[in-house]
Amino acid sequence: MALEANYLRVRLQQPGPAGERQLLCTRRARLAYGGQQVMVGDWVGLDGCDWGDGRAAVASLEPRCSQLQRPALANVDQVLVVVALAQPSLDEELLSRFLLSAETTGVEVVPLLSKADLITEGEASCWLQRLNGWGYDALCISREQPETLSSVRQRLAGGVAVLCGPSGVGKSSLLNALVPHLDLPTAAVSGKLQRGRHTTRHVELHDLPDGGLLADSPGFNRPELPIDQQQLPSLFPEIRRQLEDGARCRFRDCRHLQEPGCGLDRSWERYGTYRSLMEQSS
Ligand SMILES: Nc1nc2c(ncn2[C@@H]2O[C@H](COP(=O)(O)OP(=O)(O)OP(=O)(O)O)[C@@H](O)[C@H]2O)c(=O)[nH]1
Ligand SMILES: [Mg+2]
Ligand SMILES: [Zn+2]
Repeated sequence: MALEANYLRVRLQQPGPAGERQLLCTRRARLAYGGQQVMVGDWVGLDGCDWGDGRAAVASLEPRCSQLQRPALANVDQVLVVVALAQPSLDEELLSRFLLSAETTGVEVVPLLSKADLITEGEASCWLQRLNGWGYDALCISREQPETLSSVRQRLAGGVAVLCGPSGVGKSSLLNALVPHLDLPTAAVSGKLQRGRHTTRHVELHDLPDGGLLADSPGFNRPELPIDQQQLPSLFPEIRRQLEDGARCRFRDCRHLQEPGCGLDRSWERYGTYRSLMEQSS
């Protein structure tokens, strides 16, 4: 569940003889020679358990269901894209960029709109509706509103999730609020640009009280988008949903721009974003 200098901190599937929940492990040399890099989130096989010292060695690596690059994490079920409703104010272009970037993982994407205490309920529900139109079931959250945190807890129970998003939106603060006794460093948003200070630097999965694991990640300010024509349509829930609902285009490689026989409806809010990304990539 965490990489620490030369060691791997491994969470046990079943507690050890004295109720141990984790062991500090080295990597077996053959793992390294096999070219296999252990990532946080991996399921591994251990040998040479020394319960007295709480040590063991990682001897094998299970196949992954998913793999994220940034942050480097395996077997994630949900990517939570956190953006602030205020401080810094919500920039829809940036939000869209983070969502598209998260979609490239192929994992379920859930937008979390943070710092809801800083805006009115009306404004918050406007954003939720808007994101609903984009195809997302988003949540508004605030450290100051405990009921919003319990809806996040419910969403996360049982799975492995990661918080992504710009710096200073409150990712570490959210994790601190969800995990008892956790005290990750957080920092005030500062300066004219209203940017965070990049307080979080490494990746670790934390146990949630209701089951499930959640990782923080260092915020970054503007993800680069993959401009791969083939992949782009699949990154938009608006398009995925229409195709799932049976919309059909005449050409199998339809880019849903001006092609004859395109079966997609184009009256959705982010169609312009889609079209310009498609044009940039051609
Ligand atoms: N008003 C309000 N402020 C919040 C809330 N959550 C976090 N903050 C503040 O936002 C600032 C940034 O919080 P962090 O948790 O450090 O943000 P982060 O997303 O982890 O930032 P990086 O680690 O740099 O990516 C801090 O000053 C927090 O006190 C919230 O729900 N409401
Ligand atoms: Mg942080
Ligand atoms: Zn089409």
